[in-house]
Amino acid sequence: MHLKYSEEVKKALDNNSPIVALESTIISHGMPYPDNVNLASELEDICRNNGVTPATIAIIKGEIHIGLESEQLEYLGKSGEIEKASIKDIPQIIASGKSGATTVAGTLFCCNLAGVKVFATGGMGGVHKKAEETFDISADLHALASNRVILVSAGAKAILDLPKTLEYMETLSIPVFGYKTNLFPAFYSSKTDLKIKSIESAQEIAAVFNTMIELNVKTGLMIANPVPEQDEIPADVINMHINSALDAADQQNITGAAITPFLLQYIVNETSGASLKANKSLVRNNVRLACEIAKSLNVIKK
Ligand code: PSU
Ligand code: MN
Repeated sequence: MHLKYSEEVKKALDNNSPIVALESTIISHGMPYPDNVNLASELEDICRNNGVTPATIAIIKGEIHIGLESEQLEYLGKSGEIEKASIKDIPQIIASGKSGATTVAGTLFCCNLAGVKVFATGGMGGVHKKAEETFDISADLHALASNRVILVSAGAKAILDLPKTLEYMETLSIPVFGYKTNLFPAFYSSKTDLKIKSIESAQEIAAVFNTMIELNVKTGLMIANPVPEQDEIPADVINMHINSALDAADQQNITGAAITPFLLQYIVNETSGASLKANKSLVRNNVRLACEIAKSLNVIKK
């Protein structure tokens, strides 16, 4: 009910072949047009070239779409009327026949409905700075705690309080691994000094996930995949921009659901070229790893 599969995703589900989910907030609210639409279709092609079916997820005119046509990617990237769809927003967007770009939380929820096990994104939400005053903790964390999906991201942006974000994932009992690293990556920067466990291959990730299923562990699995070093932005450079974005948000009294899109947009405007390049590079890198994981899971299933 309320789910609509693209032809290629339907076929992949029927044939039990590997699928990788992709989110749509990055298209509608994370990147300028036309970079957003070009990247979205490039990510789908990376999947196909790796023998994996892409399932970009969004709500279009009141229906949850699992897999999109190119006109629909264009609509999400261009139309100004796309809402930010976290889990709490999805029922109302559907009931009113509107369109929404799913956040990490929204996409995890839809993956669970659709039976998709692997999801690649750019950066995930987390515990915001000054959360001790604002209580602003992204629904992405609870969504990952309650949907058994493998989420591949480049860590979380330093717009967040990264130590608190890791602590909160620990509280929620979400298994977190760095891909070939034991230092938590921070989106634009390949590492921080925050220690996490390292995992060395897609096969090992699939084996952990399979064991989660066997043990009936209900949480998702978080894989933090560092941005390729040649495209990273040094932490001191990006942190300067992040700090001015946070100051601007403070001055303009931006809070709640509006804060993350505001900060992301501000940083894109301030750093244009470099941040966009890093952003594209890390998402491509995450999609490639997600494809390997999806294929490894399939080997175990068979
Ligand atoms: N962080 C990023 N890029 C993004 C987002 C977060 O580096 O595009 C988006 C994702 O869709 C994420 C959402 O799920 O912002 C989190 O918003 P909030 O903090 O309001 O939960
Ligand atoms: Mn929030």
